[in-house]
Amino acid sequence: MFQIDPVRHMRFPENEENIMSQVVENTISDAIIRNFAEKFRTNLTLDVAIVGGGPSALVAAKTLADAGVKVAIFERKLAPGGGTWGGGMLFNEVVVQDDAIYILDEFGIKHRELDNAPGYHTLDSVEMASALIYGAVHAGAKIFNSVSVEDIVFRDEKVGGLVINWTPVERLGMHVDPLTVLSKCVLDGTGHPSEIIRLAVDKAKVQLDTPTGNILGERPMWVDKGEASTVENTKEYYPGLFACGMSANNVMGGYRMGPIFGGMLMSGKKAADLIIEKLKK
Ligand code: 48H
Repeated sequence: MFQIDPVRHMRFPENEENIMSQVVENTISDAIIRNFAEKFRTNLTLDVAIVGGGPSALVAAKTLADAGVKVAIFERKLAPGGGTWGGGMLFNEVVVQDDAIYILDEFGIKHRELDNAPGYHTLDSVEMASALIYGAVHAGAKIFNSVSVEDIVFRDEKVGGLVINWTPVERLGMHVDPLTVLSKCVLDGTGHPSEIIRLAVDKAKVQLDTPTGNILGERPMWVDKGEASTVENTKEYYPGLFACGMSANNVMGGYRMGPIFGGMLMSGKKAADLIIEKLKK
């Protein structure tokens, strides 16, 4: 009569609709598994692997993807966006200063200048998070969410990729071996803890390009200093290993700045520009 093979493409010779209704569940599963597998397989080798999907990383990802660089973000949480969503103390507004407004405009994010503080703009943090995510993905960056980076690939004294596992595996403490992704460059966008640079120091025993060769540690709040240092501290700390956003500030001992995000956005731009230059060499 007729054979149905849900893994290959299906053929419905006679009562097509009837058969379709019996196999649609498997059609959905098959489509998801095949498309995810293809997305994952085709991103096992990257130009740039970014750890963390916070604001600085999302700007870097879009800028890299716009330049034709093959880039993917690996984000521990289900929802990328990092510390953007909650604004300041869960009041879901953030502030961005004039210098970074051009980046908001690139992503189509609305903003309003403060009448009592010219040069500073407020914006909706939910609009910002969602627009940054959409902008990065739409430009061609891939985001693998609920994926935690637990280690780095370290070959010939260079950082050459990431060791990844599902976040639920990490959270439940399951003894499940990870998989790997190779990349020419790794960008640590993990925010305050600088998790990837920390791994490089603790496990690979590398000397970072800092005054001590180690992580200096974040300093307390000083808004304008922190904003400037976030951008200054965005750089390559070890061959193949860059840091952006709060991670860069933590590595180089910069000040924190609270819910003002211009420095994060500009740090993402700078990281992408430095990596593009490196990839050209
Ligand atoms: C996968 C990981 C891992 C891992 C962490 O903190 P973020 O929002 O990142 P930034 O630096 O772009 O933005 C910082 C900003 O949100 C902030 O905190 C500010 C401005 N603070 C100022 C202040 O004074 O406090 O996002 C980092 C992301 C998060 O989504 C993590 O889940 C993710 O990285 N992440 N993902 N594998 N090992 N570690």
